[in-house]
Amino acid sequence: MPKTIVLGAGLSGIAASKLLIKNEVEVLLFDNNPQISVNKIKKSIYGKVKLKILLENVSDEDLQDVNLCVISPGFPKTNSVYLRVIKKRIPVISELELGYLYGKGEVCAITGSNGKTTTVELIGSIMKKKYGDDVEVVGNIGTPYCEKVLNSNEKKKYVIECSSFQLEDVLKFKPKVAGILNFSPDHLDRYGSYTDYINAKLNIAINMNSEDVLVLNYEDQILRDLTLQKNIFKCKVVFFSSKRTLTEGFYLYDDAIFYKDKTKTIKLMNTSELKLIGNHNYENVMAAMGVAYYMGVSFVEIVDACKEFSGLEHRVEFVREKNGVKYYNDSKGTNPDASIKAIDAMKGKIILIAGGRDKGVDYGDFIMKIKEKVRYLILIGEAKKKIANKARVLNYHSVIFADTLDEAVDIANSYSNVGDNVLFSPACSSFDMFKSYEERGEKFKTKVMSLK
Ligand code: UMA
Repeated sequence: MPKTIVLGAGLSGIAASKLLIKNEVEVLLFDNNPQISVNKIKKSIYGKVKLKILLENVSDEDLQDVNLCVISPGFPKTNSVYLRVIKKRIPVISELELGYLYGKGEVCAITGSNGKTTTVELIGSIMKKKYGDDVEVVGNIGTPYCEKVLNSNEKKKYVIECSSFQLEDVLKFKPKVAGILNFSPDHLDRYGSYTDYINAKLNIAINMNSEDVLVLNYEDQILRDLTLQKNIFKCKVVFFSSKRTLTEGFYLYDDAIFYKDKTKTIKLMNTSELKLIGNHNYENVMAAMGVAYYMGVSFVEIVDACKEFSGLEHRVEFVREKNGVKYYNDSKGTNPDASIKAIDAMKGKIILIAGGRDKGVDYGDFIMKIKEKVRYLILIGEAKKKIANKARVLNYHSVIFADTLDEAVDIANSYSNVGDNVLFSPACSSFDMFKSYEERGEKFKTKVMSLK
C-alpha cells in the first residue's frame, strides 16, 4: 500500500492528509508543535486506511516504506525530518501539487509579490457570474486546494492563489490560465537570494504549453525581460499595462481600461466605475480580466463583476473620516513594495504608521516614497530601528516611535490636519505583536473607531 509522510499539521497538512486517506494512501502526519491536538486532528480525518500522527520524532522504521512526502508551505526546509526525507531520496511535493494530482476540472492560478489576494478574489467573483457554485477560490488566500479537491468533479473551476512557498515543489502543476502580477523582494528570510524567490514563483508556468495562456504585467521589468528569453514561457503570453497602450492585451488609457487584439479595440470600462482605487489596483483588475477572459467569461460578465467588487478587508480599506481626516487600514501591506503602492493610492498628504517584524528586506525605496508624500512616519514593532536608520541615512527626519499600535493611532490623531490621510501600512509582517495581519488590522480599526 502507498505510504506518504505529510510535514506540518496546519491547514495544508490536514487537508492533504484527508485527501490521501480518502484515496486509500496510508499517512504519517508529522508536526513538531507539542501543543497541537491529536484528538482534534483524528476527528477531522477519517477513512479506512491508517493515519499515524507523529509529534516529536520520526523513527527510521516509520520512514522505511514511505514513497512520497507532501510538505506544507510554511514547514522549514532546515527541519531534520525534511533533511532525512531528502537523504532517503523520497520525492517531495507541495500540498498544491497534491491537489492538482487528484483534482478534476479546470485550474487558473495567480502569483506575484503583491496584489495576489485582491486579484484572486476578483477572478472568483467574475467566474461565479458564469460558472456559479462550480467555482472554488483556494490556496494561499486561506482554504487549501486539497480541501476543495475532496469533492472534485469535471465541472469545477479552481481559482488558486499561489505563494512562492507552495510553488517550490511542483512537478506536474499546469494551470490552463495563469497570471504573474509583479516581483519585489519578499520572504528573503527564507530564500538564499532574490533570484531563488523569483524562480520559485516562475514555477507557476513551468508546465504550461501552447494550449495555455499566461497573463503578465508589462510594467514589471523582470517579467518583460523574461519574455525576451527563448523557451522561458512555452505558452501564449498576454500582457497588461497601466502605463502604455499595447498592440495586444489589456491597458489603461485616459482613465479607462481597454482590450485590444489583432482585429479590434474595445473600451471595457472607466476606472471611475470601479470601487478599487490606485494604479496598482487597476493592474490587479486588468490581470483578473485577462485570466477570466481566457477561462471563457464574456467581457459583459467581467465588467459587471468588476463594477460590483468592493475590494478586500485590510487592503487600503477605508475605515472612517474624522474632522476632515481619512483613516485607511492596509494591514495586509506586509512588505515595502505593498506599502509604496498604498502610499501611491492616497490623494493628499499622509501620516503613515508602519513597522512590525522585518523580513530581511531593504527599506530604501520605501523611504524615498515616504519623502514624497508622508508628513510624519510613526514606527512600531521590531523593525522600527532598522526603518528609522534608513530614514536618517536618506535624510528623512519626521520619524516618531510608538510602543503600541494604539499609541501610534493617538499620535497620528493629534498630528493630523484637515485633508490628511492616516494610513496604516506596516511594510512588515505582524508576527512580532499580533497573531496575523487580520488581527492587526482589526485592532487598528477598533482603535480608530474609538477616537473621540
Ligand atoms: N510546523 C512544524 N515545524 C516547524 C514549523 C512549522 O511542525 O518547524 C508546523 C506548525 O506547527 C503548523 C504547520 O507546520 O502546524 C503550519 O504549516 P504552514 O505554516 O504551512 O501553515 P498552514 O496552516 O498549512 O497554512 C498555509 C499557508 N501558510 C504559509 O504559507 C506560512 C497559508 O498562507 C495558507 O492560507 C494555507 O496554507 C492554505 O493554503 C498564509 C501565509 O502567511 C496566509 N502565507 C504567506 C504570505 O502570504 O506571505 C506565504
